Formats: sequence, C-alpha cells, structure tokens
Amino acid sequence: MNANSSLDPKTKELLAAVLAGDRRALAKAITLVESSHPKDEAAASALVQFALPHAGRALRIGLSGAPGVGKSTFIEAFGTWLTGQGKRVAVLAVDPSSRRSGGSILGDKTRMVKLTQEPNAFIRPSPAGATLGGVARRTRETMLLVETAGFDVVLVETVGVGQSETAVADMVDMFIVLVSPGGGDELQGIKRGIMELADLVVVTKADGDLMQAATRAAAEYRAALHLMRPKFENWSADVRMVSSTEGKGIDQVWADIQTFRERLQSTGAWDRQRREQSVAWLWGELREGLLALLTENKDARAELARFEALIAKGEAAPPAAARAILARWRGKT
Ligand SMILES: Nc1nc2c(ncn2[C@@H]2O[C@H](COP(=O)(O)OP(=O)(O)OP(=O)(O)O)[C@@H](O)[C@H]2O)c(=O)[nH]1
Ligand SMILES: [Mg+2]
Repeated sequence: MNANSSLDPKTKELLAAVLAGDRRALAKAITLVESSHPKDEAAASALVQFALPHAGRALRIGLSGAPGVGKSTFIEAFGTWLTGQGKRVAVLAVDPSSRRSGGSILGDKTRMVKLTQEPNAFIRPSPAGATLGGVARRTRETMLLVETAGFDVVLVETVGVGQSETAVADMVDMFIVLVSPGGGDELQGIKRGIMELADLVVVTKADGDLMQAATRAAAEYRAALHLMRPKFENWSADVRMVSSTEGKGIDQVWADIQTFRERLQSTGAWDRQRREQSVAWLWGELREGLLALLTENKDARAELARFEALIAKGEAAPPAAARAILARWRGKT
C-alpha cells in the first residue's frame, strides 16, 4: 500500500456513498476489501486509507465463547436492545474455521431474525476461505468501513476455540467472554487463556431450569477472575448473568460497558490501547507480507523445503536453517 495513493473516481464515489450511509455501497466496499484479486488491491487499500479519518468513533466490542454458548442469541437480544436505544449496530464475525466457511451466517440469521430486519443494524458474516490472519485483517478493515458509514457500536463475534479470540481481543475496545451455566470445568485448559482476555464475563441462559446452575457458575467464574492479573489498573473483570431469550441482564451489560469506557478514558488507557492495536496491526501486516515475499521466492521456497526435511530428521538446527534460508532470499531479491 502506498500511503500517498490517491482515490480513483470510482472508489471516491464509493467512499462518498459509504459516508452518506448507503448500505449497498457499504456492502460493495466491504466486498472490495475482502477481494483477493490483485486487481482490487490498490483500490481497496486506498479506500481504507481514505476512510480512516472518518472511522474510530464507534465502540468496538468483541464477543467470544464456546460453540452453542448463546452468542448469536445474545447478539440478537443485545443488538435489538441497542437499536431500541437509537444506536446503529454492526455485527461482524471472525471465524476462519471450516465449520462456517462458505457463507456461514445463514445459520446465524435464523437466530438474529429481528436484528436482520432492523434498519439500524448491519450484519456481515466472516469472509470464507481465508486464514485467521486474512480474516482478522479484513475484519479490521470492515470495522473501519462500518464506522465510516456511521455505525456507532460494532460487535465482533468469534467462536472461542482457537486463536481467533486473541485476534479479536486485539482489535476491540472491550472483550466480553460468554460462558454457559455448565461453568466450572470450562475453566480448564485452553479456556483459561481466553478468561485472561476478558473485560467482562457473561453467563448465558440464566433462566428457567438453568438459573441455579448459572448462579453457581457465576460465583465460580468470579472467584477465578479474582486470581487473574487485571488488564487495566482501574478495571477488574466482573461476571454478569443474562437471559437473552427473556431479555434479562442486557441493560446491565450495557451499563458495564459504559462504566468500562468511562474508567479507561479517564486514565488515557482507552486511547493508548487503540494506538497499540494500530501499531500491532502494522507489525502483523509486515510479518505476513514478509512471509509472503519469502515463500513467493522460488529459491527460498526450495531451500525451505530442503531444510524442513533436514530438521525433521534431526540433521539441521532451526536457527541456522532460518539464517541460511534468509540469506538465500536476500541474495535473490
Ligand atoms: N434457555 C435459554 N437458551 C438459550 C439462551 N440463549 C441461547 N439459548 C439456546 O442455546 C442454543 C445455542 O444458541 P446460539 O445463540 O446459536 O449459540 P452460539 O454461541 O451462537 O452458537 P455457535 O454459533 O454454534 O457457536 C440455542 O438452542 C438457543 O436457543 C437463553 O438466554 N436462554
Ligand atoms: Mg452463533
């Protein structure tokens, strides 16, 4: 990307339409940044570059949780509650898993019937067929575009089963982890990592027969959170119970989000986090770009394959191999 690149007339028109809040233009702009055609690359980069000054005013919230925990149902309830408060809400998904690839959100749309029909809501599924890095980058760019179109709350959903929750935590202001009333045992293993990212934990399905289990789970998670190092000096993650189907606890979650924002803004941590995220994004792009350059180079690729085999057999040490591959690449580019 060239930071000084200019907008061609077509892209300029597209940006103007996005700025005016035209939903079809927004969808088209997102499709452009999701495109993997080299011919779209320049226009997509320029679009994001010129959209940037108009973005950044939205509240960015990440939502993560195990499959079936109730993410989509929560987003339906929370999203319609927010539009009821006059907010404009965009829902994006980061999910590179094959489970969803190929258009995915159909399943979600049946859980988000009301939100889908809401004129002040915009729902966009995860782009299919890309790596986590690719999905994360496009989601970041999509976030900037929906903000440019005037959406003031962006909800980024991901299934908390792999690395995707870290990617989402790195692009939002506040990260909310949804857990099921089953509770306790979820705290084991991989789930611990995700709890450390949480700014708020929401126990879902706190209704009917599950109410008691939800209350118990909330106490367990609260105790577990007390043992973790807080991410911010004046905010410690708390646990809330919600019933999305009965609409209970939704307003409390929103109140928590407001308090979180006020506290972080009062210390400057809010802006600092955003700055750090932007710089980390730059580094992420650089890492990916460099790796792509390396693997696009025929000689380096051959050298890489040769060393992979040697290392697998225990006949070469990875550090020396990496240096040799890089030397070969530098000699050729
Ligand atoms: N009783 C009750 N059931 C709920 C609630 N929220 C979700 N469920 C049910 O839990 C199941 C899973 O809900 P989803 O919203 O699809 O969960 P999800 O986390 O989006 O699932 P994936 O997208 O597959 O990861 C559905 O059968 C919902 O009806 C709730 O507040 N109360
Ligand atoms: Mg879902």
